[in-house]
Amino acid sequence: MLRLLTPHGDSMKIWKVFLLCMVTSLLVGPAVSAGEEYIVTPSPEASSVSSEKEYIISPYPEDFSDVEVPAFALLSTHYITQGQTINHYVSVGSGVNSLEVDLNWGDTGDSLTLTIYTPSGSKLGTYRDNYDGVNGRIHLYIDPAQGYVEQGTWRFKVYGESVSGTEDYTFNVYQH
Ligand SMILES: [Ca+2]
Repeated sequence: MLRLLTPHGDSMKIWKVFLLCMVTSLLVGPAVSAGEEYIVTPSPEASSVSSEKEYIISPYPEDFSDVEVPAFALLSTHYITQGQTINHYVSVGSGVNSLEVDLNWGDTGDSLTLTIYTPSGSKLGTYRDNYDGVNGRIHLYIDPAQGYVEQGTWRFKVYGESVSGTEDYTFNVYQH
């Protein structure tokens, strides 16, 4: 009886293992194909990412002295209200080592935000007043991880996150 039961027990084990394998393959099967889809999907993004530059953004050092060329200067003051978005487009040429961006509205009671889009569409930010040590102002420095600042049209999006009435501001971008 024992000799008969033992092989029977083994065959049950084999069946259990077989069934486990079947279940596992059924469970793993779709997961593997999903994984393959996941690998396939980002490849166009990955190819565009490889052409995009990385930037080191830092609060602009107030004591920083360098030769600066105004890339963009608003002589007139701009006005923004609650929930309003104003885009500033700045054309950057070749051989620019870094950009200095200065959004200055002065009134600490209001909150403006700054979001930056590179010519290839990468988003930098969003930055708020508390980003740097200066109140009512977002003053930052964009430094490519390597090489020059990407040529083309940069978009600087100013947003009236919390504005009572109308807030005036100046916006400048300097090339270094
Ligand atoms: Ca600030």
